[in-house]
Amino acid sequence: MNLKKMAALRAVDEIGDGDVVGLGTGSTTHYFIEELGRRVREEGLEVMGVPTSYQSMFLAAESGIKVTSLAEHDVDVAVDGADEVDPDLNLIKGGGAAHTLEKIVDSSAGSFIVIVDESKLVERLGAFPLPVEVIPAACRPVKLKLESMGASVDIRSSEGKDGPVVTDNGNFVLDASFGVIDDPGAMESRLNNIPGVVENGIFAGIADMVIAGTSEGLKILR
Ligand code: ABF
Repeated sequence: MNLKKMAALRAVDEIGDGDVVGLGTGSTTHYFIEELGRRVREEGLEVMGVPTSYQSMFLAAESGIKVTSLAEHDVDVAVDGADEVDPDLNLIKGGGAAHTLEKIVDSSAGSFIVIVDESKLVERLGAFPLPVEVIPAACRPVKLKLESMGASVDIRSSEGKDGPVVTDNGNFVLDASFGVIDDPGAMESRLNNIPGVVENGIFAGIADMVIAGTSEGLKILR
């Protein structure tokens, strides 16, 4: 079985009748949303979903999951993917350019479950370039500031199209390679203090559970 799908199917078992579910973004969460929708349609599971991107909103609606928002409900359980997970359950996210709303939903949830395959489990964060969402007008000054902090920085461009990726919030994404991030919590706060930064992809200390699909089976970290 696909290791991402292995983790996604196990995460659906954590969802109960009446739950408001935070719906992450990415290919691993895609499997989760599809299976959750199947249980809604075929087993009568009663849930509502709070999507973290337009991509997840459309997938949830197509899957038969009632969609709501943080304006109307608190989230009981959020399920989302990640790009890197360290042994303390600190994450790097944002490969899908959705990390701003993901962090809002994931951090506000009663519990936050991360679903990954084994390739995402790392000893130290930082091999994956750190996504930083910025106000377009602040792109150059923030890039220079990140470079002065020792990072090499690229403006994320749309594959196959000219111009930068534009997030659901109308902003750009800088991908900053710092190398190993020694103190994820401190770095997360430092980056969000830079004028023009909307949100960065370090999710320090907010995950409650990681479900990883591995070649030896499921691995659950808490
Ligand atoms: C999204 O999914 C992003 O924040 C994260 O970077 C990405 C992981 O992608 P995938 O599940 O496709 O590996 O949550």
